Amino acid sequence: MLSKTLEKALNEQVSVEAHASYAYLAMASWCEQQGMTGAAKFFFAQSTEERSHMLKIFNYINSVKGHALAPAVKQPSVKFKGIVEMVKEALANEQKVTASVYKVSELAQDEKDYATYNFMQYYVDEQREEEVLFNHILERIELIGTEGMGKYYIDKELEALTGGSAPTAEKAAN
Ligand code: OFO
Repeated sequence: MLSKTLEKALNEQVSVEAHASYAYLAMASWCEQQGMTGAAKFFFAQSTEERSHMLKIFNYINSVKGHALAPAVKQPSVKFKGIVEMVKEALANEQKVTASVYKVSELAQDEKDYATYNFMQYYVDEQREEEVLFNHILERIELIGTEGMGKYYIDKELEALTGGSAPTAEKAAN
């Protein structure tokens, strides 16, 4: 049985994942505006993946007899100075999501709700992968540079990470 405190914390996490999904959607749109269709594909895939994270928590809440609430979503950043700034913002967003995941996880542990604690470990792993991924992307962007053909190669680099499905850190490392 889910406590009211954990139900509230999990619903907040639903909202955090929804915001992450919208933030990536906005990034995908900005990339399309810049003609970076490969990068857009990558961010669309990220957006879809975040929506699936949101739904997984949503379904979990109801499965343990809580009440999952459809979240209100604040508009994310829609304009960026450049691709580097955008990826830095993506990494900063992921770090905030990680902090939020840890909070829910700690709460579940404090309450000795091991089912919820166990459920949250998927998100702990996922966040580690995503931080690795965005750090990797930043390193590659710094290596390529944004001058001359730089943006073109960055676009290709991001497209290569999609591989037809949502990107993962494992893919980034290969
Ligand atoms: Fe939901 O995986 Fe990152 O934010």
